[in-house]
Amino acid sequence: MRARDTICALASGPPPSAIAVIRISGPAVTDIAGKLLASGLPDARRAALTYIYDETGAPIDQGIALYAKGPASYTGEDTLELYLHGGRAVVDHALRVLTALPGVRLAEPGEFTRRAFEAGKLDLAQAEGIADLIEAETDGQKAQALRQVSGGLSATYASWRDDLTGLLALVEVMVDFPDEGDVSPEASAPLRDKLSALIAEIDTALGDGGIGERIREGFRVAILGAPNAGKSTLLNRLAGREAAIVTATPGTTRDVIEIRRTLGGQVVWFADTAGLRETSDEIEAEGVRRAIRTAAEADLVIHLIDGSAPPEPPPPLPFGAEILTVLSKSDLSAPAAACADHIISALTGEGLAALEADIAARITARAAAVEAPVITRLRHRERLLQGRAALASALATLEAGDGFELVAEDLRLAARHLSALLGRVDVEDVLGAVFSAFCIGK
Ligand SMILES: Nc1nc2c(ncn2[C@@H]2O[C@H](COP(=O)(O)OP(=O)(O)O)[C@@H](O)[C@H]2O)c(=O)[nH]1
Ligand SMILES: [Mg+2]
Repeated sequence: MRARDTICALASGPPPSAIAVIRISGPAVTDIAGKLLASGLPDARRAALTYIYDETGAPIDQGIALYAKGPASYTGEDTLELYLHGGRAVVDHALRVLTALPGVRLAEPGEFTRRAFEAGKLDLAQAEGIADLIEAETDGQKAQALRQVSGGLSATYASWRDDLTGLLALVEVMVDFPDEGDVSPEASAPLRDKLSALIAEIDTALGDGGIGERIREGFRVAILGAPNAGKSTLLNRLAGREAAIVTATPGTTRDVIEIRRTLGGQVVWFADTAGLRETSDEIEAEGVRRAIRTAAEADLVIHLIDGSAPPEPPPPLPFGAEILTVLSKSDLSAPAAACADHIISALTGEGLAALEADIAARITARAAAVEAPVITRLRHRERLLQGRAALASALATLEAGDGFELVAEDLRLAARHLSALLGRVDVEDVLGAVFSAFCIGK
């Protein structure tokens, strides 16, 4: 087998920075330390202040070297971290020297974590959590990612997979030893109960309203209303910049324009949309369709009404969405209608702080509605849906009394989907449970 490459990379932000961290992982680490460090290979887990030399013996820099001996390291391999002065020339020199060594190359994106996964240091859900933690820009995203890194999510998935493994073990025994008794329809009742309980647990996670994904990707607020209500002006005000074109000509906005804000510790996307009206203009009509679609997918809809204009019949607002009714242009005339959640002027800013605070409170309430969301990304949701479908099929087969072979087939499929969440697909799990839970040799 070919020896594994040793990988290296700048682990800290781009230079110049106060300190640059260069991370090295792989079989060449001890050689590298022996060759390049004045200190030689430092004791494991003890910071060593040392000169670092290049191949000609010229110093690259003086810095700290930290050695971790595999498997007691992040990647599970021997690793060396060099803390250098964060100048561009220092970093370039160090990486040039390292990658010129035999068997050493620059790491691919995520490769250190991939090695950690391959070494069994973390599962796939935890690895995804690490990626999310690095990307996190809000408190909400950070808290969710940290829970995922620390294995909170993995524990839920693993417990489902273990339940399923137990069920599969039961069924396998019934398939393999049908004449040992105990396989009457009554005998399958506990199996059906356990299966139903597992399906119910997965359904609870699936019915979380997509909160985990929203925290990760952002909540959605759509601004909807008649042409000239002031939607684009409001969006620009919320963005603090001229993101959308504002004119006195109705029908100016045709596409959906989105801006990103942080409100209540969560990412919130505001979407400006085309004014809702009957139109023969093909492009504008498409804009109206997009507006309705955007609103239908939003967590919250701001229905903006020109408070200075005569009242109009309400536009066809999408069912299901939470709607805030907002009267605009309060600077022009005191609006007559009283039945509004907010009265604002996007021009002067009047009422905007209250509107933002209200939106923040509603988003915060949504985010808190599910205490610890299980599903944080589409990959998980899809796998769970597929796993759930296989479980439901197993249950239907059991109820129809159609034979344990088919049930086992469905359960194995479901187990594969649940295992994929953690990145582990292993029949040994099933075999282990079969042989430990039953006295096969009796
Ligand atoms: N006086 C006043 N004019 C506004 C206000 N908001 C928007 N407008 C004006 O109303 C017109 C239509 O605004 P716009 O934002 O393009 O409306 P949209 O069609 O709903 O996007 C423009 O001439 C804006 O300057 C406001 O709060 N006060
Ligand atoms: Mg507009």
